[in-house]
Amino acid sequence: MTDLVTFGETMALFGARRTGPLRFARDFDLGLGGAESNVAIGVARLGHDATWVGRVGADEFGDLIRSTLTGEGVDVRAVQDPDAPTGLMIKGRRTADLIDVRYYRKGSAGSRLCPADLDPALIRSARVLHVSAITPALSGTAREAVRHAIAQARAAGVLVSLDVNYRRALWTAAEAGAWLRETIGDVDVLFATEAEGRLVAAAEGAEELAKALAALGPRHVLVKFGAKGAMELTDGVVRRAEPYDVTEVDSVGAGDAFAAGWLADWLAGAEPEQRLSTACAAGAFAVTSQGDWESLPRRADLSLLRQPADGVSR
Ligand code: KDG
Repeated sequence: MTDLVTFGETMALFGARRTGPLRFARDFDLGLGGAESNVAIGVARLGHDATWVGRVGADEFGDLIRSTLTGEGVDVRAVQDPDAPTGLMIKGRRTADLIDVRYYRKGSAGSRLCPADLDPALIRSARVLHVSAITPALSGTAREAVRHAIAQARAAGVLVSLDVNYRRALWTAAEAGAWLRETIGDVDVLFATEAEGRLVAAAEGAEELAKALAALGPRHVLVKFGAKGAMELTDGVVRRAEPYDVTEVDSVGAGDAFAAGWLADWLAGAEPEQRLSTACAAGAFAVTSQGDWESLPRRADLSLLRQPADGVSR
């Protein structure tokens, strides 16, 4: 029994400390990153049970992923693959404002995820199944795992949440669009940037885009505008949220934080305005420090963004 179950690839992450071409980076922070495990951490920090399923190599990086996620309160169901290494993600800082992410994940343990790795009873016991469109781009078996999991969740009445998370290093826009079109009808909650939404539907403005996406199936459509806030369309009602004013250090992971905030508040039964505000606050926290998930908020942190102008919390 869990509130949220999610699965996907989590990689070891080397984050360069120095700004400039990656070849001149001398020191790296070692951590981890994975869109779905970022969401699991975010949901756990906001007070709900979260389970992450994935494959890691039988190596140091796999151990790092398992122990870190467990330490964050996530229930980890990781298959240790003896035949493939844990994937790597290298994050450079080409300029002070330009992050340069490279992946070394082809043939990785995480990309070998398959339907048998997912316990149907676990999915049926959850209230939310969260997936991203990174997973179907990893391999045929990973794509099959997503199809399987969504079918099981739907049959059991579990809320199906999908974050597009388009990765052009993994597939073309046409391939992603085709997969999204064939999947979106089975999704209850869709998270997308405007550009990601347009992989599926042609519409000019954000509101028209959200309506076009909702017409394909999802009851809740969340359109993210990065540092400019977000919009939600639920049951025909449009809500907009202003961004929180924070200093951005590293924007990678902000979308996962947004999804975690929204899903945690859905689990808590919060009102739609509150839910959207929590999503934006979680996204705002995520960009304030290096790392894809480290600065995700706990419940008690959420009000800190409304602290007095001197920026001191006592
Ligand atoms: O949103 C950030 C994550 O996606 C990152 O932690 C991992 O880029 C990633 C990927 O493709 O899995």
